[in-house]
Amino acid sequence: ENGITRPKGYKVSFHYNSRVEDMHFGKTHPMKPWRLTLTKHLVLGYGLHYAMDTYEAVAAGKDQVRAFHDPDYVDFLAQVSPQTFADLCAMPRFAKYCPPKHENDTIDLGPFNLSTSAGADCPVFDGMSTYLFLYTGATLAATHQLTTQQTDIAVNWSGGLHHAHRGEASGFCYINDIVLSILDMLRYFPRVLYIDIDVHHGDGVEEAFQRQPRVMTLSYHRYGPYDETGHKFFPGTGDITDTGLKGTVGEHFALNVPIPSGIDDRQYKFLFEAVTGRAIEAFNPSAIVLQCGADSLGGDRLGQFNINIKQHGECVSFVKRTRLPLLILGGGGYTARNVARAWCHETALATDNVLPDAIPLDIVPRPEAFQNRAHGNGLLYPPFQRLHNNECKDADLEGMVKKIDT
Ligand code: ZL4
Ligand code: CA
Ligand code: ZN
Repeated sequence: ENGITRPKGYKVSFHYNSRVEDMHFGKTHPMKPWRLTLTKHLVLGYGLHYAMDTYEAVAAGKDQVRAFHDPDYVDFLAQVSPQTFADLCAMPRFAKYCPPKHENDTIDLGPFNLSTSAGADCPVFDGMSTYLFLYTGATLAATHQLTTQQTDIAVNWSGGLHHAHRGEASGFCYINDIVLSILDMLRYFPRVLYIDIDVHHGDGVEEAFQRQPRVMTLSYHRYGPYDETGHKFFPGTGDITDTGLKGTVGEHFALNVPIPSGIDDRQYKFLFEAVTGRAIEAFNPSAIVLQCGADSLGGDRLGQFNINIKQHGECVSFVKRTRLPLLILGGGGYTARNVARAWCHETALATDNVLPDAIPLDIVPRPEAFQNRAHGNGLLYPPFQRLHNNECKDADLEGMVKKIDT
């Protein structure tokens, strides 16, 4: 009676465990579990769970995480909490990873780029281990559904943590669930295409597969010279000339689309469809992993693009039209009400449902979260409060597409 139907001719599976919402990076840290709670409220409120097979995620095992990550790092992550941090750091096995201390350090850095200081990108916090192994478990279960052909599209909004390295946390990411997923996929699929529309460069995934011609990585991200404060937009990599590790068989299997701030819907659509279309044509993937970081939306607390939820969703639709086995993951996204709207809309696109644009406020436990004078209660709300100056010239974007094409 809510009008939600299962998609015709294919299946979608949805992987989640509400216990990921128990994590707290810190009071003012931008990564908030609330965005996942709100997403769940909208997805369930609209009744989209009737359109999918839903699975409660279980924690990944340490052995599964070791398929990519350093064994010492995995053991540390499995045991660490604010209570155990100091004792673990003192153990000889982990002490050797602690960087030397400097007089004027603003944060106290421990091993593996982890820290208990509030200013850290990758803090050690209560419930951290549970959170990490759960979002990873959700991605691995989603991957299993795809590789065993039990589903056609698998979704995990709590995953997509693209910055984590083999033996080091980075940029709010500790376990690289994407790399673990692709490693699993390579046992079944000849070629995997990874597409990353988070506003940040998908450096961890690119690096992991820089020598692997069976994986093509393609990231769209904010990139530019040093700003007024002498910093580059995080992580500072992903130049257009970066196409994989030179002199190895992996060369030419990484693509990067560095974008100035303020890109609008029309320009993003042009870039995304031209480059992704060519990549699919040239690489002929057997499966696709799409990281849908919602910090590329206009009005994001950390992002600097101006794209709308509608265009963000059109990236998902474009990729879905290939009809290849598809893993859809979350990622960044720091203005919670926008993240929830985007990922709910994209869950609807994945299941071929069209949602009424006015969010029926009686469907969510916290309607005030979607009732905002500036935004109204529309799902695809067009106006944003803080837009960035558009620094993108059409001619430059066209030049970029030509350059990438060669
Ligand atoms: C915060 O308010 O650019 C961390 C991080 C903690 C709490 C209070 C401390 C105040 C913004 C960010 C001091 C904060 C100083 N708190 C943070 C070079 C930096 C070192 C850390 O979407 N300072 C590092 C990482 C990026 C840097 C982005 C995106 C992840 C993803 C996938 C990761 N790191 C400069 C910043 C705050 C904080 C406020 C913050 N950190 C913004 N951008 C970064 O791609 C999930
Ligand atoms: Ca990206
Ligand atoms: Zn991001």
